[in-house]
Amino acid sequence: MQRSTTFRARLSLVIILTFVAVVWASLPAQGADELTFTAVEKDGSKIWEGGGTIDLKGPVTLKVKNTLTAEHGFAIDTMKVKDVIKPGEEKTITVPLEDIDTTVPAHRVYCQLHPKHVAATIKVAGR
Ligand SMILES: [Cu+2]
Repeated sequence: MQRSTTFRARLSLVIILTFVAVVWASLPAQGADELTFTAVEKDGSKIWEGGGTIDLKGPVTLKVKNTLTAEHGFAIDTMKVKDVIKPGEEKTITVPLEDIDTTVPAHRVYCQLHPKHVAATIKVAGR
């Protein structure tokens, strides 16, 4: 008797965990925006490569990587982001929805350290 109760308890636990895993795996599709930006050099110009579209339904995750040999700035005025990425550094920056200016159709992603460093753009869906 005791054995079968334990077995049933374990089986329910496995079923519950499987259900939780399936639900959790489908969650990122709903409004969790993740964008990638990489500082690269092309034809002698430093560029913030990357971008994409966000839907303003939740926080935005920015995966930022500097592949160059000098520090580069990473700034988005309309998202209250201003950071410095060291050579070879990879950083994940999460911007809460309340820090995002929802009135603009696009966000400029630029380097505040070098005026000539080419900027990238984050577009807003439906604008
Ligand atoms: Cu730069």
